[in-house]
Formats: sequence, structure tokens, C-alpha cells
Amino acid sequence: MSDFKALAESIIKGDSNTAVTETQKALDAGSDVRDIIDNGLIATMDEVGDRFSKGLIFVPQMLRSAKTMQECMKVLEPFFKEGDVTSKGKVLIGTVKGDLHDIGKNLVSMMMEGAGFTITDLGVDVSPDIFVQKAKEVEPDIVAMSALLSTTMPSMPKTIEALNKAGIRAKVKVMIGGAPVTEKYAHEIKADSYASDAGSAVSKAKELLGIS
Ligand code: B12
Repeated sequence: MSDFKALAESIIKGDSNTAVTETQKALDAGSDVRDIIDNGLIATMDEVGDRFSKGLIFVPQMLRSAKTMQECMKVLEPFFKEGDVTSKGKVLIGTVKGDLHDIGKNLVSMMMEGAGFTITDLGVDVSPDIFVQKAKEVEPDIVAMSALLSTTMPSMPKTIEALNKAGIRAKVKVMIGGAPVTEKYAHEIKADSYASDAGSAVSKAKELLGIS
């Protein structure tokens, strides 16, 4: 594992220029993209979350760090593409109603797109009705939901229920994720799959659709 101290410090400070330079430096030094994401970017956002919980920083600083991380992700995005990709299936993805966190969802979208899935990203604060309306339009193979707040997780079963009522639940696979979401929760709400990170989201999606 590489040392991402300078990268972490710049994300915590919200210094995008330095963070982007440090991301590029890590790539140039031969660091693995996955290592940069997991141990450079995501680990730092966990640290940011801890500082927020402890009252050491507030929402504006958390937002600056988030924006900085997103700039770093842009540097890494071209490396997500798997060679020779034909469409593996359609994924409709969004962050559930009431929830504005989108970094994890964006990472999942990017990795899935890189692996050959066609993504329709509904953005954040997506109500069950919008999921249903777009699912009718797009006819996805997978409906993927993200939630980062324990208070917005209940929107996941509400969306599944809405898909049910609209008669499309049986036609799609439902995949869920986000920091407070667990495999057990996925089971409880009868989602088809859960993944803890963007990398395993890709392999779980392939598993769901029976492709390798
Ligand atoms: C950045 C951030 C923000 C930013 C979000 C900016 C943005 N554009 O996303 C801002 C400042 C807006 C924000 C606001 C708030 N936040 Co906030 N935030 C965070 C923080 C620090 C990082 C989240 C993040 O981006 N992590 C990095 C990404 C890559 O990780 P990830 O999202 O977990 O995603 C990975 C996996 O979960 C998974 N995944 C994610 N989605 C999906 C979907 C699918 C389908 C699959 C398969 C997998 C998957 O794959 C991803 C990649 O590996 C977290 C702390 C933390 N450690 O999570 C708090 C945190 C989530 N926030 C929190 C809180 C309380 C809030 C606020 C209520 C604060 C306030 N008082 O206003 C508001 C709520 C606003 C709202 N209505 O949504 C709490 C939530 C507590 C809880 N359990 O409910 C946390 C945990 C901080 C804390 N420790 O207290 N926040």
C-alpha cells in the first residue's frame, strides 16, 4: 500500500489543486488505481466523516473535501475502462429521496460504465415515483439505489414497493449500497443484491445478470 499522506491532507483541507497533483503523482509513481481510491480517497473521506462526528469540522468543510475528492476521481476515471467492452446490461441508478450524497453512487456508476454497463444516472434525492417512471422508460436490467443516511434508508423498501405496485419489480434486479446499508438489510427489504464498494458492485451486477 502506498503512502497517501499529502493527498489525504489536501483533501481534508479542500485544496483541489494539490489533491489533483498528488493523485497524478501517485499514478505516475505506479500506484494501483484501486489503491488510490480505497486508501487515498475513500479512507480520507472516512477521516473527514470522523472529524465531522467529533464536531471538529462542519458541513462546509465536509462539502469542500467532497468536491476535492470528485476532482481527484476525474483524474482516475479514464483508468476504469475495461478493454473491449460491449454493453453488459442497463443500470438505472440514483441516490434515494432526501439524500444528497452522490460520491459513492458516482464511483459505482463510473466503475460499472467502465465495465461495460449502460448507465442512466438519476442523480440525488430520487423519489420512488421517479425511479418507477424512469424504469418504465429505460427498461433497465438493474435498479441500483444508494443511501448514505440511516434516515433515508427506508426510501429503499418504499421504492421496491413502488416498483412492485407498478408491476415492474419482477422485470428488474434491485441492488443497494451506501455506507449504512448492509447485506442483512438488503435481505430484509428483499433487494436482490448488496455491495459494499464500487468494485464489488461490478462483480455483483455481473453475477445478477449471469455474465462473467
Ligand atoms: C461528503 C459527505 C457529505 C457531503 C456530500 C457531498 C456529495 N456530493 O456527496 C455533504 C456536505 C453535502 C454532506 C451532507 C450531510 N451529511 Co454527510 N457525509 C459525507 C462523508 C464525509 C463522506 C461520504 C462519501 O462521499 N464517502 C466516499 C464514498 C466513495 O463512499 P460511499 O458513499 O460510502 O460509497 C461507497 C460504498 O458505500 C458503495 N456504495 C455507495 N452507493 C452505492 C450504491 C450501490 C447500488 C452499491 C452497490 C454500492 C454503493 O460504493 C461506494 C464506493 O466504494 C460521510 C462520512 C462517511 N465516512 O461516509 C458523511 C456522512 C454520510 N454524512 C452524515 C450527515 C449526518 C450529513 C448531514 C445530515 C449533515 C448536516 N447536519 O447537514 C447532511 C445531509 C445532507 C443530505 N440531505 O443528504 C453522516 C451520516 C450519519 C448517518 N449514518 O445517518 C456521515 C456518516 C458523517 C458522520 N460520521 O456523521 N455529507
